Amino acid sequence: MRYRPERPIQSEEITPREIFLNRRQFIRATAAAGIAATTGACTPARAGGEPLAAQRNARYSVREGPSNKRLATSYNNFYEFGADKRSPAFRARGLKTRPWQIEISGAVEAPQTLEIDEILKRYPLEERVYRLRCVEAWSMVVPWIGFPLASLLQDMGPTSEARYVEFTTLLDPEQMPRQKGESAIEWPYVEALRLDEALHPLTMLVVGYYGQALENQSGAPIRLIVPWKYGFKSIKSIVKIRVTPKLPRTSWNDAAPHEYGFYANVNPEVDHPRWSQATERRLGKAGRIPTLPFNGYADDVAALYDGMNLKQLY
Ligand SMILES: Nc1nc2c(c(=O)[nH]1)N[C@H]1C(S)=C(S)[C@@H](COP(=O)(O)O)O[C@H]1N2
Ligand SMILES: [Mo]
Repeated sequence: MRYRPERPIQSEEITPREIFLNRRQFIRATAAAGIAATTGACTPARAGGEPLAAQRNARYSVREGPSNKRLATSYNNFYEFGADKRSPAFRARGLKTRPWQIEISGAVEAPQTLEIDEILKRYPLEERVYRLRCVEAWSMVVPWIGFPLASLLQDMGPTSEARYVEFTTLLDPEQMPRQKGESAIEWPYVEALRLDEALHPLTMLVVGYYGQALENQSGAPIRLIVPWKYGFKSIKSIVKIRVTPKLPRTSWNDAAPHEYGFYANVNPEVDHPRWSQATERRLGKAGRIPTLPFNGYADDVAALYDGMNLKQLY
């Protein structure tokens, strides 16, 4: 089936034809430069795209229909592979996601290193349809497959010192080309949550979407999803989870503290210094829609911030 835009295409959006042309240009360019195109032939079979079944959890799913899969898999933010939306889908193809380990450390009773396949066996997967709202004022609706981060954290047993949870993306400049060059971000990409946010039932570790394993551009083999926060909190391709007593530093907050807060809760009343956050562009749909407080999850999460000034929680 062909995805048809319902309105004129905006510069940063993608149609299948453009994807196709881009891909051909990419393959031609890499061939001309004598670089092996990072396709199947030179990498082991990747899990990305393989079918992955999970029961939908209706309690935690929005009623809206999911965005077209093509949008979620071809319009991405993954700075390790490019600062634009289209590059990650091509440049992340060769990322090796097996073997893959996650090191869990810090203020926990049972620090350990887990294989991704061990994690997949241990935690029952469920599907949840969540809104994803980027700080850049676009959004999607995605049927994620994963499990609550709380399940894993509770198994590790946070100690009485535990206050925050820090997440780290893979650091491998050979595989992640932009880690070699100049960037606003100091690599590896790091993010963090307060412990109660990390333990909230909406907070997920995600390994798939649209009935299949995550593709590399979406943060394979495992990423975080925190639906009431701006998308940059939802860190991809995680290799470390560390429970800490002190507030960890986080990549975007470090790079531009007055633009990207630690909390980064979706809030239509607090504008980004360079644009309004009152409305958003739902990818694949015409026009703009109002942005909801906590991205529509206020009933579930507002209590986490009782007594705090929400306008300062950007
Ligand atoms: N490691 C890493 N994680 C990341 C990013 C990134 O550049 N690097 N971008 C973030 C941003 S800004 C958003 S909006 C989401 C985008 O997720 P998607 O590409 O699956 O839509 O991933 C987040 N996680
Ligand atoms: Mo984002």
